[in-house]
Amino acid sequence: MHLRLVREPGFLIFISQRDRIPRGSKERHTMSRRRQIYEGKAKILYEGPEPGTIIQYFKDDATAFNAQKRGTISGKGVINNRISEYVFTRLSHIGIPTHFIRRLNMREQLVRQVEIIPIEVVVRNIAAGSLSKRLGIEEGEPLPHTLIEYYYKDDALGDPLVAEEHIACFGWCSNDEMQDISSMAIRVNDFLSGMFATIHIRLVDFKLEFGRIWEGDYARVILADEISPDCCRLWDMTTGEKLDKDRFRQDLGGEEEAYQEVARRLGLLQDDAGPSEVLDLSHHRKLRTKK
Ligand code: ADP
Ligand code: AIR
Ligand code: ASP
Repeated sequence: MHLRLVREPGFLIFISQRDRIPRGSKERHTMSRRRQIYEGKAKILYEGPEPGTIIQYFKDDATAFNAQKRGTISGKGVINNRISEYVFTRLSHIGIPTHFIRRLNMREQLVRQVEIIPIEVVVRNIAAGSLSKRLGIEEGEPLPHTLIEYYYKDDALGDPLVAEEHIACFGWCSNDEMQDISSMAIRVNDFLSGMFATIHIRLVDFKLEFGRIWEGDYARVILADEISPDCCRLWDMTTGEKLDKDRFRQDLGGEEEAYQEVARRLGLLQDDAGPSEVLDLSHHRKLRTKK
């Protein structure tokens, strides 16, 4: 594997030959002509190379409180692309169907295009954020049991909290789909809580998005979007230090370092290299299998 160094804003990144797009190559040509489908707050979606696929481009842009607060977290897109690749790959190994196909380069991944179910599924283990605010529960209070909440995905309405009854009443998804979504959300929580615990991180809460893929007349629900420090609360188990987007939301500073720390603990950053070097995942896997 030939690695070369590429400079991203504030980051020295190893990329593999696989990530390089030679000048004049078919891939570069295709990519320059590809159609943008959508630009969101944190990602851009492009038409994929085959029907039924799209490319997710991860930006450094960060927003909070329904985009009332805007900023940039330098290198976030690169790290979230890697972390989300890693997490979705691990989840697929335990049988969770996901949209992830493969990472294309530092900021892009190829995924299956889905019909997004307009529900943000939030899983909570510990009180924080809007739950603490809404119900006056002190942040950090462990919940008696895991809580799943649903928010209607609508920026204009500020993503309001909704009940399962609203979802059924307005037909946002069927009862069978709700069953699949809630059971997948619990499995994801169990797996990720364990995965983060091994790197001394408490998974406080997180948000998932699901989508439908059609197979003839039959629709199947799969996990979509991303899983990264943008959509999880991750606290160091000893110090309680926040290693996620709350650093940006609450003006705590050190958001770049926090995202890097999560990547480093997941083994996606080289230990002996500077803190800002992101290791190519396929290279990392090879090194680990050699040990
Ligand atoms: P937002 O739309 O909330 O600003 P992003 O900037 O992250 O969020 O944009 C990504 C968009 O892509 C989201 O609206 C998400 O629902 C959608 N999305 C995620 N995965 C897929 C997929 N596989 N197919 C189609 N849309 C997707
Ligand atoms: N989340 C919700 N909407 C967007 C995101 N990213 C995530 C937060 C947090 C969890 O969902 O990052 O991990 C709960 O958020 P809140 O604000 O409802 O407490
Ligand atoms: N809902 C997202 C968050 O708080 C982004 C936003 O509100 O702009 O993380």
